[in-house]
Amino acid sequence: MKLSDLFRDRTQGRDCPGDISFREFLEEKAADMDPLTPDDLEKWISDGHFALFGEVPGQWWTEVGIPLLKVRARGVLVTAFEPFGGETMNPTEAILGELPETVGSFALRKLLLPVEFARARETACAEYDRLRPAAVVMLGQAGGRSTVTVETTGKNVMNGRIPDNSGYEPHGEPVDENGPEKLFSSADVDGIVRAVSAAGIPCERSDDAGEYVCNALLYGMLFHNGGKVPTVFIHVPYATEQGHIDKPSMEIRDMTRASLAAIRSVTEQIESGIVGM
Ligand code: PCA
Repeated sequence: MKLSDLFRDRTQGRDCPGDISFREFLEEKAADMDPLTPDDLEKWISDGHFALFGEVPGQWWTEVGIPLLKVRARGVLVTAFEPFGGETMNPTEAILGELPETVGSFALRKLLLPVEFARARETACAEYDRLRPAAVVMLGQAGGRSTVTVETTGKNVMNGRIPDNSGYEPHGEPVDENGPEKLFSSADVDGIVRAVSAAGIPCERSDDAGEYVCNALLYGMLFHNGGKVPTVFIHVPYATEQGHIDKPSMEIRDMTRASLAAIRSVTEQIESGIVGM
């Protein structure tokens, strides 16, 4: 019998799993399943095929049917960038690798983006549409800054001091011709700054995300999702490994702690009803 049928039986066809979480159900059934082993299950969960950790309200529960059963839990879309500007690394990519799979009852969906004005935005927005996450936390590098900065504002303008990784170099074009001049982060930025600072990492709010790919992504995502879920962009300084000895830098470990504190803060903002839903 298929797992999805078993789960339907167990929950009596109701839309909401009710008294049993899908994970509990999987654990209950794991022993009976052939050829699926508990190890397979763990792998599937970590690959994001299943992302239900703890109880979720009914509206978050959808069945897709591949493979067997796919459940959408509350998730946070977390994005980072590839290297750019001649660097061999982008610390946000390393941070993404270090972040856990879950924060509280939220599953993290990690997405690495190209440093390209159009593709970064399109890729992130397509993933947003696919996942319908409860929040979006985007990470990028702002070499030269001395603290982690939480951006308040996306501007509807693109300028490249250097071409993006596809070779495109805009000079004042809008991110979206139909959009307003500015869009504002829909998360509680000051709450995030407090949370990151409380974790011991220097952090400030910033009203200037630049005019490069990061700003275009922040603006583009806010324009796309209408700020309906908490959406925020966080810039990190150079990593120590990047070797800019004349510029401020930070350890990847500390930037990861900062990012995690920020994500946790956003999920707590959702749970407490300050933002979103
Ligand atoms: N920082 C750039 C783009 C990619 C990144 O990590 C920016 O601040 O626009």
